Amino acid sequence: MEILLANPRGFCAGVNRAIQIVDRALELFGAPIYVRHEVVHNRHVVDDLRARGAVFVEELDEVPDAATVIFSAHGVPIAVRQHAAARGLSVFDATCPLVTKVHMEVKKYSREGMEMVLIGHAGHPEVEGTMGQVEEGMMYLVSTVADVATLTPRNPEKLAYITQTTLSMDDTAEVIVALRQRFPQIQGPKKDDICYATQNRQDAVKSLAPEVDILLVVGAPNSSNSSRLAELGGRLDTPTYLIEDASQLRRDWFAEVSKIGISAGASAPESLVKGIIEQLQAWGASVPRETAGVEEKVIFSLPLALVQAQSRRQEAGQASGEAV
Ligand code: 10E
Ligand code: SF4
Repeated sequence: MEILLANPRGFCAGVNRAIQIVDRALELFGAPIYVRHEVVHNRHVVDDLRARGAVFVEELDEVPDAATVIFSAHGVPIAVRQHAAARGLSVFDATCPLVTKVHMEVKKYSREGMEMVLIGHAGHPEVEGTMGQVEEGMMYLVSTVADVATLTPRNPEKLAYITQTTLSMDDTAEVIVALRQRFPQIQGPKKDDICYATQNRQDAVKSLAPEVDILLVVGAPNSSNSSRLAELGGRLDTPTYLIEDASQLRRDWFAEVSKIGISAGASAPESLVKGIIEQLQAWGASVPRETAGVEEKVIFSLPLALVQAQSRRQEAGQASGEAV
């Protein structure tokens, strides 16, 4: 059996930054560091950080006074920021800068007195965070072309759309066409707010899936971007499995298979891909081959407050002659 690896796959710049923020906070301030929601949607990442002293909570009520709390990469509603400030909690924000960019668009439209349509999935934390940038009733959520027909904006001439960052490129394009048909004056980004990492991983799966007999997508079921990759593989008629790690592999999937494709969502560590390759090799697969793909060079800097805290710590260490 041959293994072909999708390129790019795995961690994006926003996930790298979010994990580093929790990591640095633990290093600088010690445990416990509270994290609102899974910092990224991956159980292995969360378990590793938990083992080092991170405490994951869903709401700020679960965070004790005077604690340090980190907001997950998916972003938070304004009300959550206000709640944290009112309680005097020390906050580090791991919201991906590309999600923050969408929040800024929302604030701009809101200042211009516009209503908005968010294309996204109900209940997802990024959707809750983006909807929570404006007062209730100012933003409508749609997921499908059919949803567009149900919209009843107050003034169709003052309407804009924004999107979740991790959607299917193809589905979103269709919803945008439907919005533009129904509301010709609707404003929005040139195309959508789907991020570079989501687009690149979907493009990679699009070119890999037709080449292989089976596609494995490493990621969690609650990870939107990973689920979209698995969905895409299935749509391209390639038997596709979304798996969290090697323990979910089943030998009978590979009975009649000669080429295996592997991709990984933006929140899935490469160590999980390695574990899967090792298991497949134990079942007779050859050395994997990286397929060609775009090279990603995006890096996001850490929050200034965290960088400053680290410099102060280094200076204090140097002054006392301690090795840092
Ligand atoms: O479920 P999502 O794909 O939104 O999140 P994830 O944690 O699996 O991957 C990182 C993506 C983020 C933070 C959303 N832009
Ligand atoms: Fe940021 Fe995109 Fe990664 Fe989400 S998937 S964290 S928007 S880079």
